[in-house]
Amino acid sequence: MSTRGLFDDMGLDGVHELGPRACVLRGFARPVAGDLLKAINEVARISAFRHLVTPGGYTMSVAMTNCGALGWTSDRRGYRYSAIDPYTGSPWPAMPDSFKRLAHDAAAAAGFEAFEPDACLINRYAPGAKLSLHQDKDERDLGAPIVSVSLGMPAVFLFGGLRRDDPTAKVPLFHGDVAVWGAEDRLRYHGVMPLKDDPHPDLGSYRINLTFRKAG
Ligand code: MD6
Ligand code: FE
Repeated sequence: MSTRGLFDDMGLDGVHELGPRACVLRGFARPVAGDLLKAINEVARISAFRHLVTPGGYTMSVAMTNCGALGWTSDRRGYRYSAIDPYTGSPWPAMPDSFKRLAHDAAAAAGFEAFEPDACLINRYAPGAKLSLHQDKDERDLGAPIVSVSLGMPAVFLFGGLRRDDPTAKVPLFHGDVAVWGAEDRLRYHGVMPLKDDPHPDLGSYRINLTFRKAG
C-alpha cells in the first residue's frame, strides 16, 4: 500500500523511502511536538539524562534516559534492557499516552499494524555528539518495527545495510520527522554523524530522538 497520497491529503511533507520496509515520515510528529517536549521534561525529572559507559569502557557522547516498562542501558558488563533504572533503583517513568499514540500511528502509516512498544529510549545530542554505526538487536521481538522520532536540531542519519561495511546513505532528519523500519530492514546498520550546532527555536542547541521498540 502506498502512503504517499495519505500524507499529501494531510498536508504533511511526504514519505522518504529508505528501503522496502523502512521510511521517513517527514513532519509526522510536528503537530504533537509541544506535548512530546513537555512529557520528555517530566520523564527527565524522574530519570535524568546520563552518559552511559559502553562495555568497551567508552563514555557515550549522547545522553540517554528511558520511559516505559523496559529501558535500554549499558555498563561495563554489557548492553541490556532493564525494568529498573540503575541510577534511581526504581522503575522507569511510565510511557506517556502521547508517546504511545504517536508510535502506534506512525507505525501504522508505514504499514506496521498494531505496534505497541514497551520501551522508549530517549537520546539527547549536544553539538559534537554522535552515534557510531550499530544494529538494534538487543530486543527479544525482532518482528516488531522500530519507530524513531527526531526533535530539535537537524542531524545526518547514516543508513547502511545488513553488514557493517555496506555503503551508507546520508539522510537528513529534521524536527518532527519520524523514521520507521522493520521486517527485512530491521537489522540494518545505522548511526548519527557528529551533530552540528544549528540552534532550534524550541530546543536550542539540542537534538532529542525517541526510539520506540518492543523489547520484551
Ligand atoms: C538517533 N537512532 O536517531 C538514533 N535505531 O538519534 C537510532 O539509533 C535508531 O533512529 C533504530 C531505529 C531508528 C533509530
Ligand atoms: Fe539504533
